[in-house]
Amino acid sequence: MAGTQRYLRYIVFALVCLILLFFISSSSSVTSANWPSSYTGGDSAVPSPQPPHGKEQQTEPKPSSTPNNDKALPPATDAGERMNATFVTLARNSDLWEIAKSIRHVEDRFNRKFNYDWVFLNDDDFNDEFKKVTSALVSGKTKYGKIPEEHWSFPDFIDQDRAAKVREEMKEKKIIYGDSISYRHMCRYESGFFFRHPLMLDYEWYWRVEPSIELYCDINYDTFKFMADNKKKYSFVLSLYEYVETIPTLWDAVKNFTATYPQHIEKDNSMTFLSEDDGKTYNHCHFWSNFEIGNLNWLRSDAYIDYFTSLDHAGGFFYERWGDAPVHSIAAALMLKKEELHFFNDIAYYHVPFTHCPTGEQYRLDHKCHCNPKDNFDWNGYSCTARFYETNNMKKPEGYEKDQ
Ligand SMILES: Nc1nc2c(ncn2[C@@H]2O[C@H](COP(=O)(O)OP(=O)(O)O)[C@@H](O)[C@H]2O)c(=O)[nH]1
Ligand SMILES: *[C@@H]1O[C@H](CO)[C@@H](O)[C@H](O)[C@H]1NC(C)=O
Ligand SMILES: *[C@@H]1O[C@H](CO)[C@@H](O)[C@H](O)[C@H]1NC(C)=O
Ligand SMILES: [Mg+2]
Repeated sequence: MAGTQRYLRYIVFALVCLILLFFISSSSSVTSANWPSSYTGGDSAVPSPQPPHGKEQQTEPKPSSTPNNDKALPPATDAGERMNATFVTLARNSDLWEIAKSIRHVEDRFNRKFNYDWVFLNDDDFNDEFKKVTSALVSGKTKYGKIPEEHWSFPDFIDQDRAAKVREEMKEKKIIYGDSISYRHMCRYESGFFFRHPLMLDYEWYWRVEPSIELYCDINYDTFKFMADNKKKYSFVLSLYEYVETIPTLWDAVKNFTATYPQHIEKDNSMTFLSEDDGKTYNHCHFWSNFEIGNLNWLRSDAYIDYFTSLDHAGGFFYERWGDAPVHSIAAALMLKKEELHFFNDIAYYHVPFTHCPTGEQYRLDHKCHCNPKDNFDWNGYSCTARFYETNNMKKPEGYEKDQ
């Protein structure tokens, strides 16, 4: 018995040695290991093994099968200099799970590499669950601010009875959000106050994010740095015509402002984006402000503050239902130089009900886009983006006619 046991122990020892030897020799030759040629053969379903970054792969045709590791991955976090920038979201506690989806899109496609901060603003206190979930999702710092009452209420110069009557009429006409008080406070806040919130004073650049948005392509560069390096102040991805019922006298108020403050109007402006008759009437084109990357110091400038104060006193936030989108857009078009506005064709975006899916198949493939190009709104008749191209004498992207 003792003899057999010793014999068995010897065999086990020898086996362990053999296995160890095998691993040591194979791990030291992993980069030069060659598979039998029958294994790498052309149409085989098994992809040929590649060195970690696939450099040698570049001379071969692109594989149409997985693993899709023909390109070196960008670094997990960008090593470059960080900008003085933040994401900003206005939300209620009840928006938690919808904003959670948006954050996930923004982090996966962009911010996991850059780790920018995120400021959340609310007219009420954020609850613990909202803070816990959102701070777990954001890779940068999160900050939570309460909006001061005077920025979310009727100014004393507003006639409350007149405002109430308008809401009744708009409700009958079934104008979207026509009878809502809170929506009006929201639009006025986004038009004139978010950039002055104490938490926002710490930053120069912002990227606005709303609940339930989607991003469809990888963004592999710092969009804030792009804005700064290219002297951009305001940007958009979707543009369209505003419902005229919500802004019947907005253009009159703008004309009053430009007559009172001609010094705030930029000579090299984008009036042709807004008007077909050199400013007599407004064509209702605007940039859709649920997405914005912009410069906070511009919004905090005397020119913009005079503009907002002037519109605010005209009363249209309450006597009509002026949206922050046309308010921001008209300011950007009239008070900034043409070249300070930017269309981010490469940021693929969805906010119900419109999609911006970049024109150009190669771009979409290279950036792992998952939007259906048929959903792209840019070249639709209700979009103003073609007009933006014309205003700036820009060549429309190749293949745009196909998407029309
Ligand atoms: N704190 C707060 N945020 C609001 C309120 N109403 C709207 N918002 C936010 O304001 C933004 C625009 O509102 P949303 O409902 O998306 O309007 P829509 O995109 O025009 O349909 C979103 O970020 C909302 O979360 C409100 O009463 N309180
Ligand atoms: C960021 O920008 C704000 C607004 O311009 C400024 O007050 C602040 O000092 C800047 N912070 C840094 C770190 O540069
Ligand atoms: C424009 O200004 C005139 C004169 O100050 C004023 O009577 C009118 O109500 C203003 N219109 C708007 C829309 O603000
Ligand atoms: Mg929204």
